[in-house]
Amino acid sequence: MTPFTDDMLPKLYLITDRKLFDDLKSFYDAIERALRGGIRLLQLREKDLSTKPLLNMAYELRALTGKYNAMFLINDRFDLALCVNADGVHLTQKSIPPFAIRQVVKKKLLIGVSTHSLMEAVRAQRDGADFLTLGPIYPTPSKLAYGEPLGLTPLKEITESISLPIFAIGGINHDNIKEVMATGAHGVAMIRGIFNQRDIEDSITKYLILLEERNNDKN
Ligand code: TZP
Repeated sequence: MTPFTDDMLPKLYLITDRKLFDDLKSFYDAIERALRGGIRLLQLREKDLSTKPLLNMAYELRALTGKYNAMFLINDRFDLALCVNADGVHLTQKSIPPFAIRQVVKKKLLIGVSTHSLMEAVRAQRDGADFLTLGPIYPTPSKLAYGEPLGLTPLKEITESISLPIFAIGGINHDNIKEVMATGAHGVAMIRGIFNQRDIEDSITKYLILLEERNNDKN
């Protein structure tokens, strides 16, 4: 297996939320549109689904992402990730920690970890994560109960002190992606910033252009 390097990790990370859609057909259609638009990193995150429906969804999304040569990760469940031959698992702070999963999966799965502070980021890095998400950066409906969003200053500080690629997450959209990327984050992860767009393909094209512009600014 080719060793993982940061430049293999796309900069735009799409996370699922089927509840934004009226039915599963519209949900899968939206994901396919996103893949057509250029998404190459997708996380299945449907926390309320029990194992069998989640496994079925994972098979569907593995097939779809495979068709577009996109990386596919599953939230929390490294067992399901292995079952469907996903590319990785994305852990929460309550998941089995990265070092314990690594012992089982070796380099077969990428391990991402959701973090919300410098302390969590340092621990995830020490425990063998391959990359992190950090947020919420801006207010976002699903996280309002957790208090104030982090904002850009902690994102910049944490990005500077952690060597792993960090995806900023939470309330990111076309209007703020530039200032987010200016902190030195590897990329951005989002749900509504893509799924709530009227034209998903077109919105992704615009994100990818903005991310590419950032690359050009750097060089
Ligand atoms: N973790 C931190 S914020 C968030 C998660 C899963 C929700 C991101 O959703 P959106 O719609 O991109 O703000």
